[in-house]
Amino acid sequence: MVGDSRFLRACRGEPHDRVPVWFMRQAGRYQPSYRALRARYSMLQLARSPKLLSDVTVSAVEELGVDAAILFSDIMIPLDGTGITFDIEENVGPVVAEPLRTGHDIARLRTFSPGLLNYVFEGIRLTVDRLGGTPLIGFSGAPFTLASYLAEGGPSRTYRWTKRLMWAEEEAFKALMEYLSDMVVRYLTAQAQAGASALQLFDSWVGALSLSDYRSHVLPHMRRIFKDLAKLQVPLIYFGVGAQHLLADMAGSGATVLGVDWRIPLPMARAAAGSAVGLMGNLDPQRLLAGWPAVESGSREILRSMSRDPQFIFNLGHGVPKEVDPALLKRLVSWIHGWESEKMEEEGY
Ligand code: 1CP
Repeated sequence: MVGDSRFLRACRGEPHDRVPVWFMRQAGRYQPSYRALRARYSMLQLARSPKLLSDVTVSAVEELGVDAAILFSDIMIPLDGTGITFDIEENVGPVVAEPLRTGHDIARLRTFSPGLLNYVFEGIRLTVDRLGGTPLIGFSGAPFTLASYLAEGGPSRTYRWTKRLMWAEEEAFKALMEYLSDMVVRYLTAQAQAGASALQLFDSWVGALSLSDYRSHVLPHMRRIFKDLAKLQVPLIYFGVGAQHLLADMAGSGATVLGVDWRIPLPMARAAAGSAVGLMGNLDPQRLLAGWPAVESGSREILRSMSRDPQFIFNLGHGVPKEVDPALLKRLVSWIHGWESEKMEEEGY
């Protein structure tokens, strides 16, 4: 039963046999099977086809032996239900042709139509049938991170337009965050109804905000989202990058599990977040490009401090880099799954 899987048990803080592990961006360019598909289809063609998104999602699990699948999609995909057009450019990322930079732009947003995303929900149903006992994580971008792509028009280092909107047109920014929050709730609810057994919100760029701006302009929306999603009774994972200063507040957002990047040692994250939430993380993904000894020592430090924590899930601190050797990632999964016995040997049992 999916509900008894070690990943879902760990999310809920229930006893489980091994530390569960999965990786953000576990489906992607580092896999020869993914590159072969990408030779024929664009990233968006893969994500907009139920059959292909399901193939990509399932093959990552089969190739790695991880404890959870993550829907193959992108944080921009729910925008297909809004009429906003975007593309994913090679070596750049998401690009929005007509960025939303003023109250005027935001006032023209159309009503969100989840029906336009039926290909995602159909893809989830297909995937869940094929996965057997492995849980599927559905996901969405969180409103601030989505707002940043919409206002900037693409990836940014400064978040100039997003912050300008937030400070200079506070009401318009709030209206955009409310629009995106409604969208996220409806989109994730439909994913859970289609069979996703956990939901993750990627707030990848929220670390660009000060604690006080986070509290004023983002946290109220996140609380509302998690409150609405709590009705679904599935674990809710909330992930941010460079967000150590926000952890205590994120822990009070209503999320079940917090995803943390590599900058903060997990015991410090635990101290900041308290014991009511789970933690997921946080090997520096660049270690995967530095050879097995670097991977092993970083992972050992994480497991030594966290393997007895009842609500801990192993992951990277961010996505798998595209240059990674798949064999190394696979070795890491088996090594983590073997951890309990290794520890017992070390302790002379
Ligand atoms: O052509 C390709 O294959 C492009 C690479 C790629 C892939 C594999 C993009 C473009 N998106 C994806 C898939 C994807 N995106 C997944 C797949 C599921 C899995 O994890 O296996 C997920 C969860 C995402 C989510 C996503 N997209 C995030 C949140 C996670 C994170 O990395 O912080 C973000 C910020 C994006 C935007 C995005 N999409 C693609 C790129 C290159 C980027 C980042 C651009 C930037 O730096 O702003």
